[in-house]
Amino acid sequence: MTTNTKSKELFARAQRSIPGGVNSPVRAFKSVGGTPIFMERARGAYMYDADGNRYIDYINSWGPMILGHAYEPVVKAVQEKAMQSTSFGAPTELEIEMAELIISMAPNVDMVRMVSSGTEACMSALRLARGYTGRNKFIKFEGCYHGHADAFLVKAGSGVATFNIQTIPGVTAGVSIDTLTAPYNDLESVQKLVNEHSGTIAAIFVEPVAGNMGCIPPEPGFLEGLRKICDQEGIVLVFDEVMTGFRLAPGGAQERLGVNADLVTYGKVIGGGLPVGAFGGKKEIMQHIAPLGNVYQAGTLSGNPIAMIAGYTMLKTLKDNPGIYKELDEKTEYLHKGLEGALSGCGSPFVINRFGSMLSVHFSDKPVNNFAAAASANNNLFNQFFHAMLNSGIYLPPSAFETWFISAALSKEDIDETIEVAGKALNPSR
Ligand code: HOZ
Repeated sequence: MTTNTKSKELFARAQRSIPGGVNSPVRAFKSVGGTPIFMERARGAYMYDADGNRYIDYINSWGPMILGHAYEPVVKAVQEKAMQSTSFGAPTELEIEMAELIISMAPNVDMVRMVSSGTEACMSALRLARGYTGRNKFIKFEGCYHGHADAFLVKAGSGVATFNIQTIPGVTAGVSIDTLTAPYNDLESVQKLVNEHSGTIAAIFVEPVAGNMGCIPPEPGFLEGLRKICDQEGIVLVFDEVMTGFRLAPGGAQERLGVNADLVTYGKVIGGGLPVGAFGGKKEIMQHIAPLGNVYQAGTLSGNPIAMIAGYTMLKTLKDNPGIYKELDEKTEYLHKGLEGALSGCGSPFVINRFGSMLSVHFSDKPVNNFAAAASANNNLFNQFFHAMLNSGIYLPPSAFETWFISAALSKEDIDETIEVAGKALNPSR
């Protein structure tokens, strides 16, 4: 059992100066209850909190730390780069190298624009798709999350689903009216929306593997079907690869699933742990971005040298060592199989979804293939599971509506320990 006296003190103090005590809502543990753990340092597969407890990490900063924490080449590169200035606000050769590296890894990306977060990447890609097509509406899927720009906060996953927020004050009806939603994995609903709104839909946004309602893989034919609809209707297909980009393969979900997007958004892994996002795609579309075209988009810290060197070093490592992906898959499969056995005596039906190095557990008696299924699972039991794991040093996402991210730093022993703890989590007498 861990003690967290210091985290409790810090949380009480944080709530006086930071709304809810955190800088991103899900971190507050509001839905699972209890006190968020304040972290002090991390290395490899482990994080250490303010009370000195060690945790095996399955969040990995919500995805970026694919090679584990404090990955030495990234840390060194950042230290060296910082000595040459932390920001110029002017172009650098490193930005060209970063763009060239991304283009060499990602299919269908002729040009790329760097931003500072996944939210910015998606917001900018939507504006670009609208500017390019001259249309206003777009389709997104229930339970998918594309950052917190107003237009995307309709039936969103992640924290919006975790806190069951139905209407978001501040998001105007005028903005939401152009957001159409369909259930994930439901092509028929998409076709129906496209028929009803013919000629007015600029884009379809999709997480090619959903990770903001737990992990929900696409059913066979779903992404291919979206591609076909987009081709028929002149709609821009946008893959939100903020989670899947450079995680599922060097070329992300596009490569792994063999479906081409028109625009792709990135975040998380692309920054190597620093705040980076990007959007890219076909030149025909990207050339509409300012200053080449008139679709305006800008950022003082876009292409920031420290962020670029961290991202570049991370992506280069992944590109040069493609065996990492096989290793990640094997580790995640080993964890999956172990959890199946460990939870078999927990007294509740459960579903483990896995794709590549993304995985999640839902306490449900039916397949979890869309948001409705994820929402109808026994999420109170998930909360109990979460706390039992946390108390034994296993750090899971504090919500059933988030995916677990596996890092290459995890050892077989770490996974075995996780499986052993999971076996006792809901069944302490075991
Ligand atoms: N939006 C992130 C997960 N889907 C949560 C980010 C955070 O709280 O750090």
